[in-house]
Amino acid sequence: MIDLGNHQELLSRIQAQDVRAVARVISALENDAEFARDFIAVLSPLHEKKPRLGITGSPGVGKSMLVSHLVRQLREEDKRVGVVAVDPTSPFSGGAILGDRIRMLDVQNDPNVYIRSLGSRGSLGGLSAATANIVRVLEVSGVDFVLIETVGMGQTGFDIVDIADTVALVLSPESGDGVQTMKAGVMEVADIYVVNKADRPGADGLITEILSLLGMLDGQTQWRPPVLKMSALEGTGVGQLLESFVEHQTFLAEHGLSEAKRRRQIVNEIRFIVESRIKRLVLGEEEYLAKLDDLAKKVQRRELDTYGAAGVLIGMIVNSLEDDGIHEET
Ligand SMILES: Nc1nc2c(ncn2[C@@H]2O[C@H](COP(=O)(O)OP(=O)(O)OP(=O)(O)O)[C@@H](O)[C@H]2O)c(=O)[nH]1
Ligand SMILES: [Mg+2]
Repeated sequence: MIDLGNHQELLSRIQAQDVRAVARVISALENDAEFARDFIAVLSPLHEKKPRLGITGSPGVGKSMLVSHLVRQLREEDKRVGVVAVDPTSPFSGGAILGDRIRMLDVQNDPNVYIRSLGSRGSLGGLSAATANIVRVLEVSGVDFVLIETVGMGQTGFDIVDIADTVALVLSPESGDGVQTMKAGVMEVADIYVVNKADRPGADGLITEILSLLGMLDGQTQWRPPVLKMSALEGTGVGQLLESFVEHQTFLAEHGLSEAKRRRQIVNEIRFIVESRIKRLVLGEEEYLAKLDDLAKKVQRRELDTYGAAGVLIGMIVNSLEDDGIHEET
């Protein structure tokens, strides 16, 4: 039996690469906020971040197939690899459903590859705070490299850019996601563009489109995101992605940007934890959203204005803080 109450012992087992302990802890991190808080406090002093590459893009563009190539390549370099695939809870997707995405990775029987699929808790593309913790657990368990697959950006305010060192945005000529139709903000976060399914017509046109858009964005940053052309199906062009990852890391380090970038990520993570805890303090996440909806109705009916509605929620937070005696904590 794995005792979830004994954090030190759990941590030792994870460090000893006990996959059952890793699996149990990851599930607990996903489902139990209190466990997460206590366990991460024990883990953090021993945690060291490893290289993290985020792979994002619309459903069905070929992210998982690309990930399995990357895993194979990293294994050839004798690296242990952790893969986290964040599935939208929404049933609609151009690719496979939960289990199938993982089954697609033919690398899953290798003990040096740990693959985990996570739900994204309702928000298409957004990440739960658990994702960051799960990546930490994998890193403590001795993986040398982490790959994180997500579908686009969500509305949670906590995203792949808050976890990965480098984000690769995968597009495909046949998914109809021309650059014009990309959600605002999605193009800008990419450090590397990948035009997949180059075996299909339209790849060169898409590359031209991306390059001209990048021309317009030019000047905001010194890093010029490369636009890579590949076919995950045929396995062509895949090797360039890890090369571009290393180039991006070198760029950040040489320009003194790595630490600042990581700090911004941690700022966002803390902010996300605070907001989630406050919501939970009031009512629990679901009820909080329902309450918000209620208040919005009142605003629509002109029984309340927006500031008044915010005041109601703040009042509830203050009350529950007082009930919990939390205001007395330092
Ligand atoms: N022709 C062609 N098909 C590809 C290529 N890469 C992936 N596919 C196919 O596209 C489909 C989706 O591939 P996945 O790797 O599951 O795509 P995904 O982006 O992970 O999908 P989701 O996880 O559902 O968002 C599969 O049927 C793949 O065989 C490619 O380079 N060329
Ligand atoms: Mg996938």
